[in-house]
Amino acid sequence: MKLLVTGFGPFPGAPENPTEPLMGTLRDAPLGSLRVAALKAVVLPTEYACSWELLRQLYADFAPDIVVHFGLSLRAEAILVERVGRNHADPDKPDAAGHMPSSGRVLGSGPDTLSATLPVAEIVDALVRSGVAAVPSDDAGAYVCNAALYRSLHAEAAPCVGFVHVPPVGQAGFTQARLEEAASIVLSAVTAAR
Ligand code: PCA
Repeated sequence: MKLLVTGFGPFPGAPENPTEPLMGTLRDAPLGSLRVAALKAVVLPTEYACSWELLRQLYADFAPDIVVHFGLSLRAEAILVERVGRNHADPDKPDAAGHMPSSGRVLGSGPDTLSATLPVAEIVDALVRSGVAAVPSDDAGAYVCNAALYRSLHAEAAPCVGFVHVPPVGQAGFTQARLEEAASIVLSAVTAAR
């Protein structure tokens, strides 16, 4: 089983994105404990076009069985395990390269919503059982994170694809170490469910 995890770099309003250093930590995670044969942890630029170009390459070259995207939600007070990607994108919110999706959609064609194929309930349960505040979410935003989730689901990048938003460090008692712990619980729950 091959696992691809991604985080994002900074974006306007978020000069530091905790999911960027998180990738460094996950890259060093012992594969045995996750029961996967290979793990790739990649930081994506918070740019609509570039992030998808990189993802498309990774899907073609690495052919993951599981894809877990991580991103920062400035308003999150808990770990948000996303249930849906939506075919919408805020036309007024520039990405890190200053580009805005003028159409207001992620893809010109494509359904309004696509369901994440990660075991959302199991992930939330595993986090809560470990004392980490976590809830399922039906709103991944209208920005680059939602677009990555929507496009990965639309492309059927892997049998199991999903998105986890984390709060900023210092919000709701989350430290970087706590986020790392939460991320490893997420990955263990995903790989155990497969
Ligand atoms: N959060 C933003 C984009 C990158 C990130 O980490 C979002 O929620 O869309």
